Amino acid sequence: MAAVDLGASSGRVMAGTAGPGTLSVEEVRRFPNGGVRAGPSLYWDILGLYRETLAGIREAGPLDGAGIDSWAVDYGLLDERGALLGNPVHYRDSRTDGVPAKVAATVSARELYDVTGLQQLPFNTLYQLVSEGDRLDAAATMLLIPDLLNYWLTGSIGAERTNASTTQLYDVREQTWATSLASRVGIPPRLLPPLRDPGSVVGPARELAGLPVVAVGSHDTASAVVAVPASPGTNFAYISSGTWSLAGLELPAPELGDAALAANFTNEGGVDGTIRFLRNVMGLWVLSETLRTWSCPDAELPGLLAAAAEAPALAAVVDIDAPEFLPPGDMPARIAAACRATGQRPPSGRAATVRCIVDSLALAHRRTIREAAVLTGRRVDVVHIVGGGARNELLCRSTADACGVPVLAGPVEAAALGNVLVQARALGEDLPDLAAMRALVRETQEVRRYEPSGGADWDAAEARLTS
Ligand code: ADP
Ligand code: LRH
Repeated sequence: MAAVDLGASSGRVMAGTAGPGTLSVEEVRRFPNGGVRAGPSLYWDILGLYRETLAGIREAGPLDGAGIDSWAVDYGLLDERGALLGNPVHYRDSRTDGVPAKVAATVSARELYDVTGLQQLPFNTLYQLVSEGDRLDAAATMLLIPDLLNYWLTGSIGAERTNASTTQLYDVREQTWATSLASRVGIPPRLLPPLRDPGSVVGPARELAGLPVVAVGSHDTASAVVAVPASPGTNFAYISSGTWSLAGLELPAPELGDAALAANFTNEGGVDGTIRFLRNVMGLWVLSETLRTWSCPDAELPGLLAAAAEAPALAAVVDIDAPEFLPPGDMPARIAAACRATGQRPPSGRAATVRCIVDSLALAHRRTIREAAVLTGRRVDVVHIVGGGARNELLCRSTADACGVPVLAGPVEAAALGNVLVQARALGEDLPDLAAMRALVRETQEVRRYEPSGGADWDAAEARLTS
């Protein structure tokens, strides 16, 4: 199978195999991804992503199937003939500034949460669509990024459920589009295409000799959580660590209480009817944007992290989730300003700055996982870190220290593995449930264990953020 995994910082096409005792993914093609600023807007290079996807799938052949997952919330609009209306806009674009407050005047946060269970993020699809105003008049269909690419591959229009659940237009209890909510905020329900389950076949790819395209858990985080190598019966939390840290718990049903709303936790739909109860922590975006500010190539990251590991722990920390870290820009300057605002001396030099980012991220991991446990009345005995952040030893070690429980790091390519596992099942492999899929991940993938050391005072560091 070809697993196409499009992250906000890179896209990759992996050739994957799954069977009894076997699970592997091998990188066939990797390409950079990110925002393209043109005029006043920040876009994705959607045609470039489609071209790379097609080329990667061709390189991965011969194949039994292909599946696409990507970052959530963003979309393309089609007219009634199926043509793309405008280039998809990046969720870090400023077009939704002020929109959530306007929507709140029509539908309260409590009501929105009751229906959708989603955390308030300024870039939720609902807010992006509202920001389009009367441009929506020309649109017949809204397709999220993987659904758009699937449409171009197969001609079939639909919305895969795990990603639909990130739009804030999906009824988390009824598992349908929240059409009356959409109408109330001015989004025509005709834009919302028929829903499809992860694991269903989208159709044959016309340009790929009829290769079956499978709707995987098309939200990358849904696919990544499938491949969390949790052992049966353990009380685990997960962090899908990449551009974002998606940190939380897997639940059988949504948690929609006032405390969860106040703590801004989300209830996204997972594969096999599970709920991802988590919060978006700002993630390694702040580090990659810092490197960009310094014109420092990615290849220098391991060296910088090694230097940061030698710098003193918790010398300065910031609230990494503060809104000023969301848009692209000069992160070192924003970090220095945040330190000054909380009476701390800003980090001096690159190693100290990287240390500050990693410590601040670990602190946010701790805060988020502790809150998830309290909100659900569950214990957390181990934290799984999957995704690119599993390669960051300092982050894994600091997260274990901060959370006070062991961290199990890996697999790095969890999203691609989850993508392959769901495809394999759709194509007839005997993988009856998530437990069977995770058993295969445990059996076949490398996982590294980090014990908490108990050295640093994380409570004191947290207190500094509010001083
Ligand atoms: P996304 O899917 O959001 O694009 P990834 O899961 O690919 O993100 O993770 C990308 C991040 O992984 C990078 O921003 C970087 O911080 C981290 N990373 C990648 N390679 C390494 C490495 N060799 N050492 C440490 N961290 C790494
Ligand atoms: C991670 C992710 C996350 C979303 C964000 C927009 O790649 O899908 O789950 O909140 O991108």
